[in-house]
Amino acid sequence: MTAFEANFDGLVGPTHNYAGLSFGNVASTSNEKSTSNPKLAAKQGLMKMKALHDLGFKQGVLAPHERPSVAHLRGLGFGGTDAEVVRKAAKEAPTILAACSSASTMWTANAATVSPSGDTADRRVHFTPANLNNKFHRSIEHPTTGRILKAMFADERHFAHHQALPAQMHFGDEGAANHTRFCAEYDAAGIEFFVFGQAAFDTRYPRPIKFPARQTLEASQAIARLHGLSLEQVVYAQQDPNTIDAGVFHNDVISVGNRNVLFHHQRSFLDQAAVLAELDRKLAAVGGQFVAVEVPEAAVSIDEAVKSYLFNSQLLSKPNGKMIIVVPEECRSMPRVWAYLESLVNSGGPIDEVKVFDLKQSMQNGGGPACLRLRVALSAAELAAVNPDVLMSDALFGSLNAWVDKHYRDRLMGEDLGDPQLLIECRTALDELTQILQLGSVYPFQLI
Ligand code: SUG
Repeated sequence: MTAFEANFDGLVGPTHNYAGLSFGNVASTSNEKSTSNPKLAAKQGLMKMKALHDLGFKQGVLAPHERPSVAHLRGLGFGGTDAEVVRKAAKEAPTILAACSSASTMWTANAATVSPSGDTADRRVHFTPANLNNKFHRSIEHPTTGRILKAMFADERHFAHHQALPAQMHFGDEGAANHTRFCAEYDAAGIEFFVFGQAAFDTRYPRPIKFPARQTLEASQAIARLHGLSLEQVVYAQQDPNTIDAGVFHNDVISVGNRNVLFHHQRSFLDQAAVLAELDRKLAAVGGQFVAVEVPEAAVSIDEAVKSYLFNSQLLSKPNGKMIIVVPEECRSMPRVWAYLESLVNSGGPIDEVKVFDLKQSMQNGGGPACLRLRVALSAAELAAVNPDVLMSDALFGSLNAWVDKHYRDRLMGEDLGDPQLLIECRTALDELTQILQLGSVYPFQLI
């Protein structure tokens, strides 16, 4: 094989908690104030990474961020020593402290949009960190995300890094969660599929009524321009606004693609038939044969899709050309969803194997297997240029588990976020992590 899809999973940070911060994300709001277990959350994520590595897939790790973000708390007017900043925020504005403490960087599908070199004008892999402008707790991620991505993909001959789009609702960008790429081979030309929730300037497009549409058409178009994509290799589609109102806050909660296959729900996109026809036509023009695997509403309802996270799955190509679907445990505990999956893998179609993972800690905040990973399609030469210390191995799995055991708590509640000791624990852990992953200085506390 000369090209690969590498998955970079977010390592869950030491402050993982349930603060109900994401209006429109049903799991997040319904689990507000539950007690979290950061240690277990990190280990559940590591188990998935190791299992996929053991199956022969290219697997990497994306580091968590410094939380609470003292810099943001200071910017919002909390002063004094770092400990005083945390204590004052806990007393005067616990919700703002919770937002500045979220471990939401674990969902690396939202870290950036990545265009492989087969698609870009300068034949480099392009990265644009997502501004995540729709939610304050996520809007503070992109500067550090950008530094970490540069530390992982440093070689300028192969990798190009852009700034996040303007931090404004018109350019709301949620990264790869709303972006899929189709191709025949990972290093050949492909079709980049951008799914938006609303158009910000053009009011002729429909909008959801109840919940926010996080991704705009204008943001997706800007990314395509920045990455040097050709119009003939891009498809834009609008997510059905009714599904956003039903809790589908990102496209990756209703569809997932890999190579030439799009696994999706019957009600994923507006003008769905036209969208699928355009994908078929454009993929054929670059030598691929598009396969649409559509799940009918009668088999799995939108509500069941949101509860089970069936579509927040990973599709992974096996050497024999068939694909594994990686789903969360919640799919197995919903009989109709599980029955559908059994029929899918027995159907003779491209997806012929299912793997189930327990990711409950992340799921309770609305993050399934696909949310936890950023895909980067790489040629062999590009893979060789990636910082090797972020790639999963038996040794790295061992050191990250030991690191989690040493630094993480197994219980965290809202009140605990006001403990300045948690900040010290987080910084101590991350300082050590940057050495394990050879990232250099990427965190605010390391840059001063
Ligand atoms: O942005 N949840 C994340 C979940 C992101 C899932 N990602 C993808 N679908 N790709 C979000 O809504 C909840 C945090 C809290 O409530 O404590 C949160 O940020």
